[in-house]
Amino acid sequence: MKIEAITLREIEMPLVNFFETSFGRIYSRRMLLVTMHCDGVDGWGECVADEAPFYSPESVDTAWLIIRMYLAPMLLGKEVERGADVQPLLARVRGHRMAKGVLENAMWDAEAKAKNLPIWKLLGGSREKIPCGVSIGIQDSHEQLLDKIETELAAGYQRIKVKVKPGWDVEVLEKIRKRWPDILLSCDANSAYTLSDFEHLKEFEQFKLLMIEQPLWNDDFYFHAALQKQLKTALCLDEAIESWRDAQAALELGACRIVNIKVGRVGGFSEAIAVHDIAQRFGVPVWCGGMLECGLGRSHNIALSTLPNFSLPGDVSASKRYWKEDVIEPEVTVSPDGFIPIRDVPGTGYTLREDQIERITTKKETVRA
Ligand code: OSB
Ligand code: MG
Repeated sequence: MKIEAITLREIEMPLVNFFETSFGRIYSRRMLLVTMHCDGVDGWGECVADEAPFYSPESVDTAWLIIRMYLAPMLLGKEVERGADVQPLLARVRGHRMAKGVLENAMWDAEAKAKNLPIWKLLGGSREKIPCGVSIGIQDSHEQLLDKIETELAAGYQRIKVKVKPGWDVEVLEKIRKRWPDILLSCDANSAYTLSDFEHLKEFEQFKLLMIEQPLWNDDFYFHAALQKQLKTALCLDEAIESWRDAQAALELGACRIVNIKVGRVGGFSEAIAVHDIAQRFGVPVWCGGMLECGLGRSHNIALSTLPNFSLPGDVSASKRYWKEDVIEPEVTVSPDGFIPIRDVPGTGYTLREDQIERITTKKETVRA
């Protein structure tokens, strides 16, 4: 397929509830969507970069700039048969994985449509349904958090993850465990702790957490390995794993026992599959992380989660937890026992509401070969 044109667009969607992590609170998301126009087939992708460079060094604006100035010109006019062929074409640009990832994923989307195959089959997936958990942000009060957890458990979610930071951790986990002694529970610090917190983090052991996600620096393996040696609870790395080489290094060092895979963070589906495969070789389970995606990115996360080693519930949950009105049809729903059923239809299995996307577009540019 010849890549004839690439459309960049920014949309803005207000979140149903604010989302707060150790690095800040947001009320709405600006999202960069890309359309690859190839021989009459349009492939779509969502860039997971946030508005601000707090989770990772990339942002919506850097991604737009790098795609517009460097990545799109490297692809325009090229004959590309497969989504997996995109990564090598962009290798000259260092980093900017979220910007690269949206282009590669849009190409997989186009490939699936051209071959009339479900994208999950193209990726090598096999699950008929995927287990779902939720990520619940820092709230204004402990009571508010406990209410949220109650609602999500009632909705059927199989695992509760709460965001933690110094001042919002042990006491919170204590209250959750007192009320729900047996639920699958984990926490995510988004790099909020440092070396002086090792003793404090050991207090988390009493809560029988499934994992502690990214407690230390976003780019660290060494000190996570040192911490993991002192803990029975599994550490999970999110921010620190940007490639399959990172995964191999982290696992050989013993820096974690579980890996969170976000397709955007690692630069697209091929790298996500490579991370999945390395973890599988080490006997380490993975799960699919989320970046508060709209339905487009969510549908790609669902497809990725059908791979065999995605054996733990992911942060891939129902559209209505995030958006009053999603950009896909049907919206993503979760069964009362906490699964998303996989749709055996070509493409993502969901239809993009292009008219709705057009209405919330704030910026748009098409670049041609
Ligand atoms: O660390 O997993 C994270 C959201 C934005 C940035 C980072 C993270 C998250 C989440 C939310 O935890 C996951 C989701 O529900 O999409
Ligand atoms: Mg995380």
